[in-house]
Amino acid sequence: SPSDQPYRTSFHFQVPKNWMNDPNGPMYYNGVYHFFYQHNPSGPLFHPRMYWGHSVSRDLINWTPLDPAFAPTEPFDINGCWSGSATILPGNKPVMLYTGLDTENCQVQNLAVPKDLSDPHLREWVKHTGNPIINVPDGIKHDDFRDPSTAWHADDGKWRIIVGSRREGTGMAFLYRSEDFVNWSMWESPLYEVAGSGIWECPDFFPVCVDSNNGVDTSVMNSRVKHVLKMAAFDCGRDYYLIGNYNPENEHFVPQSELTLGSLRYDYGKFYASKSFFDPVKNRRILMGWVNESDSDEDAHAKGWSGLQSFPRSIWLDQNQKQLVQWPIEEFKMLHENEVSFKNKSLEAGSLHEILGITASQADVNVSFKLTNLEEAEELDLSGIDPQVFCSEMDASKKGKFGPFGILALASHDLSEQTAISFRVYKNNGRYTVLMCSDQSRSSTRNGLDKTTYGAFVDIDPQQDEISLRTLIDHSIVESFGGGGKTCITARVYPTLAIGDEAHLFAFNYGTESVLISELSAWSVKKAHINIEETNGGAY
Ligand code: DQQ
Repeated sequence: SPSDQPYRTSFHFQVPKNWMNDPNGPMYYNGVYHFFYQHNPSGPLFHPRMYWGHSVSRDLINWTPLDPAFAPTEPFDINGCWSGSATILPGNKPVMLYTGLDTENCQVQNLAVPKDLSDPHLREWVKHTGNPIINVPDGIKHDDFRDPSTAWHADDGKWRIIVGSRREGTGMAFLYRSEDFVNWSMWESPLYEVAGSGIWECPDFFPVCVDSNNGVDTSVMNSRVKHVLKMAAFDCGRDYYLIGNYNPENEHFVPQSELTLGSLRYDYGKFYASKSFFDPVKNRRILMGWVNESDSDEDAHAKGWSGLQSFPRSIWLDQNQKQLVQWPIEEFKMLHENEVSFKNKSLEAGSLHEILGITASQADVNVSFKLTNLEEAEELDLSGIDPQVFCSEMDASKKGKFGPFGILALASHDLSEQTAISFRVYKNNGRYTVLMCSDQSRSSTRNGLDKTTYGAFVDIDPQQDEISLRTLIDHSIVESFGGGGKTCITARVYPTLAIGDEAHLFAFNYGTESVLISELSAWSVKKAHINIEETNGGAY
């Protein structure tokens, strides 16, 4: 019951029980979205002997659970079916590439195809008898070679994939080419490598349009696209991405900037090993990522489950071509009810305004702040500063001039529990810096939780643009989109008081300057049907 399980979510993808990590092989095929995931069916903690869980949906909101698509059964995957990706071959034929841990625990790349293309759910998958199709390259450690990407092809008709790896401390994405999807040969150099970055997991490589928010198929290549290379940097547990130009003739990928610890990330909170796919129904690219727990292994045993997926996000290139933008998929609105909204409310210095009329533990809130008198902003040079460290030191209780202002999610009546998502604005030599923080330090009265504060810059000019914040609140996850989706921060929290009807939502301004809420809309969110077997046939 919900009182035994206050941390289960209502609209985020999760499994009924046991462990889930990376998203695998998301794809659309003949009217159905397929989602696979790393799954340990025998317990709530990670174990290398992974299965591929499998669910299907017609709307990316409600999901029907199916039997696992892959179990570790063959010599080439007997010690685990690890992450991989789908490709839709010409003639509308889906295929899957995944990493197997073989009898020697070597990481090898395997191919599988649906058993019966006329089964709308593609329940059964057949592993290619010639597996593995790719072995660990010479000079690479046997357990440093995994997570094949979705394939793309160029004008020469050849398929390409990348696979995550490292050579000593140098993280890299090896590139392979094939004419028939079965025989692959390694390209002479990796698609990209970065010294000191540690192993890359779950690399993703895809085009984004320079002049439209629409997504394009992974093989689209023309002068109207740039390419994105995403790597899950294991050593720091972060999904970084680079934007650049790709030439399939010489396989050069030239990013616009270098990979550093301060590089662009999909999400500056808890979000890892994500994967994107092209949705031909709505011509968009969709991203989902693994959102791990922040409680302990003992808590996992008590709950009986671990792991969430982020809410699916549309992802596209910002107009300035310098970063990506993400936004919850529009289907979300089918779960909205009880809208409350208002306009032009001034939040005076030190004020708190409760948002009433919605279920604050299961909500969507979208607010825009307008600042006047910006010349009053504090002077501070934030260049070279780690925004997460800054947010940790300047927790939400520390007053500034402009900020912190934002929302308190999953707050108890007495505010002893609260997750504060907020902004601060500074000026330096006539230029403004907007900082976004997600402060979990007071999210629960419980100890033994990871309550790390997250922070990132939002690349907007508050003189031109209002500062917007959209936050998806779902019992134990708080997923925030700042600046219209330019900066995302996802957090896991485990309140003990702010549970169910006892949860409250506030807009606040602890700065000494007033700010204007130009517009706020908030909704209760209905419960989606996620991986619940139902007598009426489930999600459809
Ligand atoms: N998770 C998988 C690996 C991948 C890692 C194993 C990333 O394939 O590298 O569950 O979280």
